[in-house]
Amino acid sequence: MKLLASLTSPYARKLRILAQGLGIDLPFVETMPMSDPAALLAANPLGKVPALVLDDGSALIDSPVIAAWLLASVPGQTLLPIAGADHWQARSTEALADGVLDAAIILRFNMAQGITSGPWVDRQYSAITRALTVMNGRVGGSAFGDICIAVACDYLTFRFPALDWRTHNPALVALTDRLLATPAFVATQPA
Ligand SMILES: N[C@@H](CCC(=O)N[C@@H](CS)C(=O)NCC(=O)O)C(=O)O
Repeated sequence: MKLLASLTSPYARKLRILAQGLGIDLPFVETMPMSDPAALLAANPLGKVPALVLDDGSALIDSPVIAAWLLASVPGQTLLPIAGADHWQARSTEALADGVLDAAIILRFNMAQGITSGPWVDRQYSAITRALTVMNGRVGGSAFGDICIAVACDYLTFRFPALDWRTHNPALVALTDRLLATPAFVATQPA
């Protein structure tokens, strides 16, 4: 199998870190979505990374789907509770962290067009701020949720250095700083 993704994609980073935590070898093929390479469009007609091409040639798209597949590939994994309320809360935490990334990427696309203010921009910042507050209270819920949270926070640092997510979210700070020092986070640091 191979993961089609850019080196800076936070959704892909989540998967690469998860794979390392699960002991799964996840070959990486650097793929720039905005160039619309044929291999990506064949795997994902939406033209987005990450996409996971399986050994039989079929593809999985959307990072939550790929994450669920990776987790299901390792019976007895301990990163995400297998069922029950804790499972669904962790999945919801992933959705929150992904939602922060979605909002951040909308902001970046707007910036690329010179749009840096207005109600649509304000709405993205408000969503990010609210989600950070909730995620701050969810730290430690599961190892998988913590990976998702730390990847999202570090993406904000990477792309929005002026956005202060640290001052009001001490649990996010402690978690992110701790995970950033681990080999999987170091190996996938965007540059
Ligand atoms: N919900 C998707 C989001 C993926 C996504 O937005 N990826 C960005 C790169 S980080 C992308 O490929 N953008 C290209 C585009 O929107 O055309 C996931 O979780 O995998």
